[in-house]
Amino acid sequence: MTLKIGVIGTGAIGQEHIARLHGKIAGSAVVAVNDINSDNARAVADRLCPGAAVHASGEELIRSPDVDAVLVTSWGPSHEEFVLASIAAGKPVFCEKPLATTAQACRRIVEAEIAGGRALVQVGFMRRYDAGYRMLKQVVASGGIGDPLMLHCAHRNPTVPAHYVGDMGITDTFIHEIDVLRWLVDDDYVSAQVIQGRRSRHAGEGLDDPYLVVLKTRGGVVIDTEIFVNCQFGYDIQCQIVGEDGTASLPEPATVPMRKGAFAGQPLMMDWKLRFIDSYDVELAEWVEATAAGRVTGPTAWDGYFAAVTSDACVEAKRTGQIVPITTMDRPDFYR
Ligand code: NAI
Ligand code: ISE
Repeated sequence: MTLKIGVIGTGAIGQEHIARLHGKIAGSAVVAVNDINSDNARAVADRLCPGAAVHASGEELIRSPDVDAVLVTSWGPSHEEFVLASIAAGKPVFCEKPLATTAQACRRIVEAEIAGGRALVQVGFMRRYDAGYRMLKQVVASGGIGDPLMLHCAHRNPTVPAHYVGDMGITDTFIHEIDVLRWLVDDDYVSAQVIQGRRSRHAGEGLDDPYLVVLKTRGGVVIDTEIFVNCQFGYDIQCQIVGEDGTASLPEPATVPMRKGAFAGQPLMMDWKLRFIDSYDVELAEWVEATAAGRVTGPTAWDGYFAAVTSDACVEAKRTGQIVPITTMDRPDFYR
């Protein structure tokens, strides 16, 4: 059976996911698209999923009887509306990060999903599908380095576009660590602190860059992450776990070691799309398989909500310089 998918938002990642779901991944086809830029939606459909219907609105696409499941890849502020409409229509929905732009909006999604009585929502935290992170989790879960005590991480982008401003270092970038590190150590956060670094001359107007976020978990694990989105030299993701009996680190992606011109080393990737390309493939293949079986096996609406609460606390910690507590609603049984 083929899962018939409707995609809302045919921009950068929307196009990449359409290419995956229509041709690359078995058992799925993109049968409908929508974008506020309808010319773009039509051009993308013609190029990547010929014959797909181009709908006038996201709501119309969600209601279409031809659409079995929905993929939301529009801008963050529109996510809540489309995820809630999918839940109301009883359709499985994969929503790119963030689930919604505020914790309150994520909570409304959680409550709507529970009220509907069926697990339908998955959030696009693709790092949980990265082979390196999965190996690291296995080491931790097997007790290979004893209990984790501290994590030292970094999320470095070579540059960011002009529209990347304000607190996007947290809400758009660090949000990936917020989810994957919580999954890695299987623990929830209780507080956040942000320490500003000396500002890089490459940082655009209105952007603090770099800074350090320190999260503490319920179990007492301390996690520091450097966020540096104008580091110039590459897209560089680091994660080292210090355990009671040893350390374990996220493997570097495979690139060819070279010796040349009195230099020995390995090239770094410059583009985040390439660094996690395999994880997007696995993420969507597993989503299609689980959706066809009527299940959600990936990051849930609860994970999206938890990430949003944490992100809000980090933003407040950055503004105030204080250690900010992270408090959520009680985890509903629905997500246990
Ligand atoms: P983009 O700007 O390239 O594309 C977004 C598209 O959504 C645009 O074509 C825009 O016209 C459309 N759109 C916006 N509002 C809409 C609405 N109300 N109805 C229909 N279409 C609408 O942005 P990009 O980079 O593709 O990001 C999209 C989402 O994916 C964001 O939430 C972003 O955070 C997330 N993302 C996730 C990544 C990951 O690594 N998991 C990587 C990049 C983006
Ligand atoms: C972008 O939106 C992503 O999601 C990338 O994975 C991240 O590394 C980058 O910093 C974000 O801007």
